[in-house]
Amino acid sequence: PQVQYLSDYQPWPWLVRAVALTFRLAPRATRVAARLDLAPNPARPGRHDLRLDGEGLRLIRAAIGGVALDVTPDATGLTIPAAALPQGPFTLETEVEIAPEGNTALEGLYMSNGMYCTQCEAEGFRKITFYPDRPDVMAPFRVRVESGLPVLLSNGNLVAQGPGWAEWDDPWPKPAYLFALVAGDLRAHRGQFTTRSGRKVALAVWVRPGDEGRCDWAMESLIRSMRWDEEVYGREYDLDIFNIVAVDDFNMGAMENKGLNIFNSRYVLASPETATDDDFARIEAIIAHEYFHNWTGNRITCRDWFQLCLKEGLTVFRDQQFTGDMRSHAVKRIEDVLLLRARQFREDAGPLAHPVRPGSYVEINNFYTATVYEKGAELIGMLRRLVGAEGYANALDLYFARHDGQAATIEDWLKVFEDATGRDLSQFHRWYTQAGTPRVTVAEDWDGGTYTLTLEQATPPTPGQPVKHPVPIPVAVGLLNPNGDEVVPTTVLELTGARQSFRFEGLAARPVPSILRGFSAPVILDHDRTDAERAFLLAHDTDTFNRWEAGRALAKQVLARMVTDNAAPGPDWLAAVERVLLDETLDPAFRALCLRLPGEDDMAQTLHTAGLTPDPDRIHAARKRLGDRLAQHLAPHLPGLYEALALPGPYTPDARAAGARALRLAVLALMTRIDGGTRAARAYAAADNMTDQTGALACLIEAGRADAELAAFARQWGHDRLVMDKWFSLQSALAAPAGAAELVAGLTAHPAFDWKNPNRFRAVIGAFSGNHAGFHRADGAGYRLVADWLIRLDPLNPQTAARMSTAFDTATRYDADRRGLIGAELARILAVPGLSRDMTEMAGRMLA
Ligand code: B3K
Ligand code: ZN
Repeated sequence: PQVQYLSDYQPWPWLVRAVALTFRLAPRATRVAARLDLAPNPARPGRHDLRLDGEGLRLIRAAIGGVALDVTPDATGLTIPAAALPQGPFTLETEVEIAPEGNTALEGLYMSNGMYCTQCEAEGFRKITFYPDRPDVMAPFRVRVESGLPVLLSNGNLVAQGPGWAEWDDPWPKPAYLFALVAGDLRAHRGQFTTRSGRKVALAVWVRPGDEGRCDWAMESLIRSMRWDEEVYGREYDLDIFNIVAVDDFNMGAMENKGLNIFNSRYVLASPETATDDDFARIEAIIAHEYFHNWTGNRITCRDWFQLCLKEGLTVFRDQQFTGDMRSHAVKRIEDVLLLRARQFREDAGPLAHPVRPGSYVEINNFYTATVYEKGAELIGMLRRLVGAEGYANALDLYFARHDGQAATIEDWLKVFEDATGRDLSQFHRWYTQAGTPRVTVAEDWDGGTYTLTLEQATPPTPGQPVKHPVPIPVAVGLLNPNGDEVVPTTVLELTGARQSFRFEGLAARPVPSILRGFSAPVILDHDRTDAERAFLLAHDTDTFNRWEAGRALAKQVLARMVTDNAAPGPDWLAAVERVLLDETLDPAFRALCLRLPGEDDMAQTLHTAGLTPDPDRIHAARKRLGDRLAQHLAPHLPGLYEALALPGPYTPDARAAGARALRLAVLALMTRIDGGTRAARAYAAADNMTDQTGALACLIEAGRADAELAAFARQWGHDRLVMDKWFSLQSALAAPAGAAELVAGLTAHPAFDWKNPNRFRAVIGAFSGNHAGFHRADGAGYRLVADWLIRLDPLNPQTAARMSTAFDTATRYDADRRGLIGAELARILAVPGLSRDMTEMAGRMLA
């Protein structure tokens, strides 16, 4: 397969001054007529053939300046020889035919439940018409849609409409990947927003008939996002209309098309009866994320796809700030770090490791990764920490002023920070080009008055990058005295070399350090500490993140000893968790997080990082013992807490109420370990919202006595596709490991298992690959099941299949037998004739 390299970048030889598109929609034969006004690009002088991208298009006609051309497309596009091109500006017209009904890849123009919709990022526009499908070609679009369907939408402002047609105009130059079109029988949930300079914006959330009642939360979240971006970043919305459309068949979460965001319906639709607290929180965050892209992604876009983190890392960082402001910064930070470690550290430690800004790719859709998104956001957080909040604000102002309307690079981004703050960021640049998670080793020294912290950094080799160099690491540190009082408040130590020492003078007693406060850098901290020290920090640290982190590290330390030596959990952890649980001054959401045991995959990763070979069955068994022991220890408190945490009044989705519910469900899960599910069955019967209903159901599944409730749930919710996804995924994710593969195979035979719907496929197959001991069963049945389904999905929907193949990226952690089994499945996938480019790249990288 052909590899694309960042170093090969060249501007396109033409500028696109304007684009006019006409769509005559029909399921099997949609006509797309395109008129492109082109002019030579002074950045690329000389005579060039005109090369347009295009895939799966039947060319009907092509003309330049009204004169028909005799050209034939090849498999990837259309070339018009230089000799056939006028000097200077000209107009190119094409007309093609496409078949949206047969488009199962859900990229380009496709259909979902009778509705037309598009997904163009990254390179889907070439499946709609011949075009320079690259982000640095920006143009204003005018779009006419003709169809008998009642609602016809595209980007920008609606300029004219009549029966069976509508015309849209988007004045803001944009790359083709932000193009969108929707046509269907849809209902609007409407709203309004007035920008701070007085522009009235008509807002609408478009959904299938019947879903109108589940749009309030999305609309409220949108309005909060619009206001927040004005207040915090000074960014105003720039069109008269902002539309959001919910689609059932969607490869990802959502898409930030200019003025017409398209969402997976699971990230739009919410009601207390059908959506959990986590759903409400995710909807709020994703609505915000896509909205924030209007400035970070759309007004300023990426020069090429290697720069993807320019828009994604920054926009994730912005949505994280937003959620922190709306909810709790401490809780949000903990959740983000959990996700970073589970996905990104895992990616960095395996065969798929790549820099935040990759230098090459085969299929760009394979690079919408935790590294680009989540590590990309961490880099922004570090920059902000290094230059301070004010420096950051100045840099962002300069970024918007300097690059508005442009397609920019990471070099542009860092230059803005250098110019705004006077800092030299040349070493920081390495964070973007070097893959792998740095490990920071801590050594302490105390000589009666002077305390010295010595920090060392090293990044292990990753594929294609055997040698690593030091990166600048901001390490936020505070010191506590033995009574638990803070004697040195948070200071940021900048570790720029391989090894550096930092001295603290004038201390009366040997302090207890709290290191990497707020998780100030995406690194693995190696610091030998006793259980007692960690328990001390969990009790006393003034940094909420590090309090949680101390408890987490302690739990992992305890669990690791249980796995390796069958040790019993020591008293420090039990007592420390008990103190947190009973401390009513603490946010219930925080207490719930402290009660959560480390996950099995996380434990496997931790053991592997420590140089051990994780055994999935032992981890599963030890984690169960740990949970049981905790439940016994806390037993006297649980019923009282469970009652006390009950919320009066009707369900509200706010963070406070959600936190109380989360803690209450964590308590219920502990009680279930003692009573086998008696209380959970009652809770299930009494539940009046989806959080409590699925929470209780999860307890019952884990207790192995959920048959009646699972059947009742399916009867109650069989008509509701999003709720049924939960029914599938809970069973897949929580099935007892020994029979999980068989249980999941059974689910795939269920009449409601519509495997062509990405949400349903993920709910069953994706959730199963997260069932650690079930997926990694020693006989390879789990691996086989997932590989079989990926092979089946790949020809229809390569993007989703390739994305889910990352289930196999942890082989190197495990024993030789499991490594062999995973390798064999990957080889089997790779040998499939006609395998997609997406999957070929992924399986190839994992086998290398
Ligand atoms: N930009 C889109 C992701 C597109 C994925 C293409 N494979 C959603 C987002 O990050 O906001
Ligand atoms: Zn994004």
